Amino acid sequence: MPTLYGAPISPFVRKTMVALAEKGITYEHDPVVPAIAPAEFKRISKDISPLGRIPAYRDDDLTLADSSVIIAYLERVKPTPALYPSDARDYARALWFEEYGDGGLAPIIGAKIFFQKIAGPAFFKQPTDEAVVNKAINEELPPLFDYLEGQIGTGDWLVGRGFSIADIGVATQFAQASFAGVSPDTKRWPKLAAYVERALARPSFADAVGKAKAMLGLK
Ligand SMILES: N[C@@H](CCC(=O)N[C@@H](CS)C(=O)NCC(=O)O)C(=O)O
Repeated sequence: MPTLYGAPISPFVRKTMVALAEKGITYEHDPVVPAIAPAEFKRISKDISPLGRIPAYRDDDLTLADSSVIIAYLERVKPTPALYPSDARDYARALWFEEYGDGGLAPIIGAKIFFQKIAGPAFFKQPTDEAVVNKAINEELPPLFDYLEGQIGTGDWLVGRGFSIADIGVATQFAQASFAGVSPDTKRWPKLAAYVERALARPSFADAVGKAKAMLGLK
């Protein structure tokens, strides 16, 4: 049975958990956190996560790191249900939204909101810098939310007709923000707020988010 390494409080581990659940792949879960338990993480890091990050994944003698790499691999080993659109343009757009989550939303939500409000105080005894949080919420996130609001059409999901890697990559970041009590205002970003609610209500997301909340002691 494959093993997923990394705690569900990581948005990137959560991406992988959601993909595994959507595809119905059973796996063992080793919820290590490199920054919180470095000694524990060392036992796997050299072998399977050369950059020392989570998630990492072991499938028999194959080891992989990076959520995008792992999910692309899962798509090849279990093509249905597909998480990547077959149409070339939709495929490219889906990859773009995944990157928008990983490279656009994550640096703000992860470092400037989740770390400041939750991980720093809880795990590193570092007090919240409210100025950093407020700037992120009031100045840095709104343009990113505006863009997404404009990208959501009449369908349920970001690209094509189906739930895809685009939705996994974006929604996992909104789950991360929600742990810190941050969500898109329903009046200013009505489509985005409804979209996030829809994505996080999927059983795959609900389960992964529930596990993260349990680890963080949140309701
Ligand atoms: N591009 C990577 C990013 C992974 C990443 O940055 N993971 C963070 C946790 S959210 C990590 O392991 N950081 C190192 C640490 O916690 O020490 C992916 O998609 O998997």
